[in-house]
Amino acid sequence: HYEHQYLQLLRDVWDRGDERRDRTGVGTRSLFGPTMRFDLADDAMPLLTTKRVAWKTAAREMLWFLTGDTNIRELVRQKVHIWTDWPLDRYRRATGEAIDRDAFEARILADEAFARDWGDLGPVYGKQWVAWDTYEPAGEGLFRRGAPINQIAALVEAIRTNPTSRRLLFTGWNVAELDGMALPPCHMTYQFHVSGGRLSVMLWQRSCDLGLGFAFNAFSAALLLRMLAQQCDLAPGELVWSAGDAHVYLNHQHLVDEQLAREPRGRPRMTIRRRPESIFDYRIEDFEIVDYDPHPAIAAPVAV
Ligand code: UFP
Repeated sequence: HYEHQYLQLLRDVWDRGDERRDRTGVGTRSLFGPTMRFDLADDAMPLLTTKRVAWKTAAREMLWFLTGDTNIRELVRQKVHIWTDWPLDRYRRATGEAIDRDAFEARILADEAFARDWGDLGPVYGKQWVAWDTYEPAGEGLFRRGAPINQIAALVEAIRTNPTSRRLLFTGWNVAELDGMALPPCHMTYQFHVSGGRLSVMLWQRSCDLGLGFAFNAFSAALLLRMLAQQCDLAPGELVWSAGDAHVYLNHQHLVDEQLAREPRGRPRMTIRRRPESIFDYRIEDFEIVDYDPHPAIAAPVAV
């Protein structure tokens, strides 16, 4: 079963990982440089079955990235809460107000100006993917803004017109803008490869929370691959997932124990119900997951 490689990695990191203090203060065990491969032929998706994964949340986030939006307001409107903790933390620190998460989100929804001031994450994924800023010389040592670069549109065009290219990639890692981001990209670089009519992707994830992040990141990467393949008239190939720092947080022991005690089951697949005009026109209703019969979800705290 495709999931055994993930369970094995979870076990390895927990048993042999280097225990260290990390940025969040929670502490992790960590291994460097693991790779996993998932075959996406016949519409297979790398969804974990040893716990229920909220794949629609991941899909909504991916569609939000593709709009270029970096404000949590639209996510919150769709009841996606995965990015709220960062702006909430910033707001609490700046104002000293002991506002809870629900009240903060309610204000983001109700008050547009408040959302503009406090809901933005800085130039995170969406901005870099579809509107990477450029500058051009304007004389006398000055620069003016050039046309932003849409890496995703360029990628679709490149896959269609030059499928043997070794430059089919995009990245969120804009060095000059890292400081302004709520979180520098974790799933940072995606490279594509076309062979035998199949489109494959390699994701380089610099940092991976194996207990929480991985399930989302692997599904999202496969989802993006499926949309791109459809747009380029290719069949889905492989997802090659590669991490830098792969870690398990020390407060996720219950998750590791529970998940390793479960057996993977079934082989979930995804159908895409229509073929949208472009890579930017997909909607959540377009995706249907079938044959997904996972074990129950496992709650675990997020390290902010
Ligand atoms: N993280 C993921 N996947 C993501 C994401 C975050 O695993 O898509 F946005 C985790 C990795 C790490 C933390 O535990 O969030 C980011 O912290 P750092 O920037 O210090 O690596």
